Amino acid sequence: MSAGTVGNRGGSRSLESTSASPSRRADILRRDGFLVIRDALRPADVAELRGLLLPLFARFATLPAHVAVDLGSTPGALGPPDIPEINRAVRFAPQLRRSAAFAACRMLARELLGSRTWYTFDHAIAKPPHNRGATDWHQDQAYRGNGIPMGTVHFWIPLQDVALEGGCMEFIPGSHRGGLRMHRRRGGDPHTGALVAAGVCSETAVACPVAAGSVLAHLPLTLHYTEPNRTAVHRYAWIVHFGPRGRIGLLPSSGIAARLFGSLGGSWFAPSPWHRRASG
Ligand SMILES: O=C(O)CCC(=O)C(=O)O
Repeated sequence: MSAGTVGNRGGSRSLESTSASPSRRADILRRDGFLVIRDALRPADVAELRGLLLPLFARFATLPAHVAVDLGSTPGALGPPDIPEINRAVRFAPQLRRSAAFAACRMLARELLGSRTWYTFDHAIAKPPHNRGATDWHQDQAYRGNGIPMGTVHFWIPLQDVALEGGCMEFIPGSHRGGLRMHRRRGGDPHTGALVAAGVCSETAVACPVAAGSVLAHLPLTLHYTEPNRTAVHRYAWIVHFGPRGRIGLLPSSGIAARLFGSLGGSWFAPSPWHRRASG
């Protein structure tokens, strides 16, 4: 695993090497709320994920509506999804759980969080060429409410090289230390599963363009975002969460939870235990 170089939006800067020891990596994750791990996977491992996930996206329209959602939907818009997302892809491609990438991320999660760390959730997100939608700034914890801290680590695994114009991950360093923010539904649309954090100042955002084979780890409270894909090729990512078994693994997927939050009315909300119970 080699040094991690990331760019902020106004130029580029180097963060510390992520070729550090496991305990150093855990320190960086605790400090910044995210971590870039380059060369975590071999080309064959990425090819294995593509072989499992691209066929799922090819049959996106036939998957159950609560599983296959459009994170970029605009009310009333027709046509193909702008940001197709498949929740719990492992249910439809169980081999994902036996993939080399799954094993590598589980090992990393155990290094970062401790040995009693297990799979809790996964989803896959595509950005078609020249899609219109950004994945707005949000904290993953918002999808679960603030009743139970997720206590998880989330791995974002790109299935190809991804630069800023392709929609690479961007993070706000240290944002995980400010607690859970207010979120609203994207575009005020009561039917969308996508949440947007309130009042984000992205001046200190750090963009993480990476080559295939890299893995980006972040915490549930870390603010993150991706731009629309301004390239001519699909951008795919598989995201897998690991955490303490039993705390969160049995709660519903983010898409469902967000849709249930959506039925509660009001446009801004601080996800609360009440919202969480409503979704469970
Ligand atoms: O892949 C993306 O566009 C965004 C991923 C993301 O926001 C997430 O995994 O929570």
